[in-house]
Amino acid sequence: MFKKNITLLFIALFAALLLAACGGTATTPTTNSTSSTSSTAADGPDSDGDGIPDAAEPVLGTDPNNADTDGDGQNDLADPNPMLADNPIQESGTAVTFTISGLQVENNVDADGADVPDHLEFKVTNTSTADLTNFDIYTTITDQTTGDVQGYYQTLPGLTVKAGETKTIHFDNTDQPDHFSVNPNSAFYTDQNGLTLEVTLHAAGYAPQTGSVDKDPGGAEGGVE
Ligand SMILES: [Ca+2]
Ligand SMILES: [Ca+2]
Ligand SMILES: [Ca+2]
Repeated sequence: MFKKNITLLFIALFAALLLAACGGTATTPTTNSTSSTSSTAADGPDSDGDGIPDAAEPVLGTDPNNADTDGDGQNDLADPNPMLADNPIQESGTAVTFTISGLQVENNVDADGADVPDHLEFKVTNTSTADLTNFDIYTTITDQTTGDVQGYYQTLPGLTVKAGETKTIHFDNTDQPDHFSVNPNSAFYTDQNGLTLEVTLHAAGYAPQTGSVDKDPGGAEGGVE
């Protein structure tokens, strides 16, 4: 009986130790990495939920309303180069179905001829007999003095250029039809040196087209809306 009790005691002690070990592991607080669109009061708001407070995004040169400023699929916080995407456009189609022309980055005017803040705009002419949709664009901004380059990729949802139509598209965050978002803290708005913008426009299935435009030193007038 005594031996049996000793054995039971050892079994109980072993079980207690095992439970304590397992319990310790099981009760370790789990870290919850779920992101939130609003961070602590100390950090201030984080509108795009990328982990970088709104107030810090202009310092970094990133977009406070876009968690992936350069469109390369990597969140701004994790991206070692958040304003430099590689060009992901790969197209086997060779048919030329549109042209781009009239690239403009300064002295922009609205439909009534009134001055509006500087922004990138250009014309797309559909030279084919089919409507074109599913556009995407890759844009680089190169500082002519330092050689620094930023590269942005984005899809252009909602853009349709009908057969034979010429349409002007804009990049200015004004949230109008055929106007598309840009990083308000990009070199276009913050770099005072002369800049060269190069665009590659692509409609799925067809040959991409390119264009280039220079921006004089002095930065963008009026900023981005
Ligand atoms: Ca943010
Ligand atoms: Ca961001
Ligand atoms: Ca990115």
